[in-house]
Amino acid sequence: MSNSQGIILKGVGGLYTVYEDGVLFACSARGILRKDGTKLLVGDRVRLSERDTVQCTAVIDEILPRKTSLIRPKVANVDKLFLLVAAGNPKPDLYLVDKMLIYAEQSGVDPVLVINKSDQDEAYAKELVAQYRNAATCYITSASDRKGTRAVCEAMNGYTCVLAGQSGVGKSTFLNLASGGEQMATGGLSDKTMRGKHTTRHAEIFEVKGEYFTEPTFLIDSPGFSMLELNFEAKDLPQAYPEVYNNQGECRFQDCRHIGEPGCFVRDLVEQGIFHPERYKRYCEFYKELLEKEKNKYR
Ligand SMILES: Nc1nc2c(ncn2[C@@H]2O[C@H](COP(=O)(O)OP(=O)(O)OP(=O)(O)O)[C@@H](O)[C@H]2O)c(=O)[nH]1
Ligand SMILES: [Mg+2]
Ligand SMILES: [Zn+2]
Repeated sequence: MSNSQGIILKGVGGLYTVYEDGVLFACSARGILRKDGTKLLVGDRVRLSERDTVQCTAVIDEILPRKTSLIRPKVANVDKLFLLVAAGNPKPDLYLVDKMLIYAEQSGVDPVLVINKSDQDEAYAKELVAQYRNAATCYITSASDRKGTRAVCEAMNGYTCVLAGQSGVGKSTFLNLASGGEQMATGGLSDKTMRGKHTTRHAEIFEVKGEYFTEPTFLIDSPGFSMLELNFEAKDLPQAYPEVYNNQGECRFQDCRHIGEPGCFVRDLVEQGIFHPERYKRYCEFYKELLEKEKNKYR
């Protein structure tokens, strides 16, 4: 039996493209895998059997243990998540950005914020950096003008990375630029709503090469999304904000929830400009929302 392992490059309608030892196999999953409810993810390392090297088909027998896995976007074994937002359109949902940063970190994936379309609103791009600079590494880019993209590629070098974010922010545009080819279709925005058109429908991995990628580097393009449900308790929220956990301090009240109590050290961080007021405002909202949800659960 061979000890080779393959990697799932994409999966559409129960058919998986697996790359193993220089060959692309079209694979189905063995019944047992499907029965025990395990979902195969793009990025999964797998063992194959029944290889037909003429037809290039095989069967996936086993999923190897995952280093990381995400539900949104649905991918396994990524090291870094590059969250793209647009400085212009589509208008970013900053609650979603806050949640995604938390979600990535809790999943063991390093979050990076890429503020794309800076050509549309340079000032707002800078405003977003001001809000997030103590929360994640931030980059300002214009993928269509190839501005600022080099630094992002350098941050990707040597890692398996997923491009994530709302539809229409430029994920596929960025992937094409980094890979130096037209790998993925890109789409405009709808004229009426200025929202993306959900051009990308499935996640797919590409190995990228070229001058910035001196180490093996894999990028995953993924479909846009605008919702994320975090399973999370309100009491754990403060420890999900780098602005808070990187700055240990004391509050007057031991059970301080950092939502406006007197003598709160997080409030001081806001006043010192370490925790951006806008992001802090969303923190307070988010805290109350989680608390509300918990109350309703036990009623
Ligand atoms: N002005 C401007 N337009 C950009 C930039 N990057 C991408 N676009 C355009 O934005 C539109 C959407 O880009 P896509 O790459 O398809 O976006 P996506 O994030 O892959 O969207 P989905 O696949 O729907 O999730 C396209 O018309 C791109 O040409 C940029 O930096 N500036
Ligand atoms: Mg796309
Ligand atoms: Zn406090």
